[in-house]
Amino acid sequence: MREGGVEAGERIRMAVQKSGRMAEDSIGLLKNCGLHVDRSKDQLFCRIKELPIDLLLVRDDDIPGFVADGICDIGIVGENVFAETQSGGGAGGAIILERLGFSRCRLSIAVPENGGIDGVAALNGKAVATSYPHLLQAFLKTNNVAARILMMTGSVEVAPRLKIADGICDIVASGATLTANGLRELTVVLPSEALLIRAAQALSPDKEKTVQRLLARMRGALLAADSKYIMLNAPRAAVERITALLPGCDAPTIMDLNRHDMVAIHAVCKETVFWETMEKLQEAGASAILVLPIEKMTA
Ligand code: PRT
Ligand code: ZN
Repeated sequence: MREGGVEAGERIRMAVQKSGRMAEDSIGLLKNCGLHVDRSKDQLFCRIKELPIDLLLVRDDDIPGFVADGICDIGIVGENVFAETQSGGGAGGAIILERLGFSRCRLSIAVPENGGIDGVAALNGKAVATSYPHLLQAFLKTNNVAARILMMTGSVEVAPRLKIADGICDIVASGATLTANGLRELTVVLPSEALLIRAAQALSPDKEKTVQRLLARMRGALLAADSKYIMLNAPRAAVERITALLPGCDAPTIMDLNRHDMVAIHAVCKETVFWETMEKLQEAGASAILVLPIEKMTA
């Protein structure tokens, strides 16, 4: 159903981060789903034409609550933020619909290099600074550690240097921030990635249909981003060995060539094709190897 280029029907509301580390990838994923997001003006609200979806561009911390309270039907948020809100009892009305695989990072406890804290148990009686008090408290409880939690909303990594805490519990990605601050990762509290979350309560049939359509497109877009189309020529005698080397590919197409001893193999690889794989394919006798990006595919 289309009305003047806008898809008709009851519209769903989707919350995404307005600006920050997840904003570009979230909007990029929507674009790969064929949805155009016009963020040209400094607006908090954006109407999508291709599906009945309205975007709410907000701070990531608000997203779990908005979805749990029914202000939004779905949202994209980091697992760290979602888990912290849930751990604090604040997002009971929201559930995970899909793991999206981007914005990967981890919530970790870190301590000063050569500071004498060599394990989780050594945190007993110490102070740990964090913006994730609920997740840290749950972790300490599970590990029977009695440490004091110092709540900080930013610049957590400077707390040990300022002598206001013995360690920190914060987000780590490359680890460069820890190194720059003379800290070392002691343990991972929570691995994190971007999540698509939805309201736990049933939506109207119209809204449910849109959520499922969007989900199918997202799965297809994520799969296409990870997948490659690979074409190569192979000696007939090496087909088994070569197809076994193709990453994440279950049914390659094998075609006769004008030469009796050679075949062409075409396959969709649902995993990254590394240079190492290309080299192994060559060693196994493959030639004329082509690896092509895939624009769209269904899951
Ligand atoms: O304004 P708003 O509240 O929406 O955003 P924000 O400032 O709270 O969050 P933002 O934009 O910084 O991050 C959004 C989400 O991205 C986080 O909730 C995580 O899920 C995810 N993410 C991925 C990260 C990182 N990578 C990351 N590296 N979030 C934060 N960092 C910070 C971290 O806090 C630390 O200061 O980067 C530093 C560590 O990075 P490395 O590479 O030096 O280890
Ligand atoms: Zn935030």
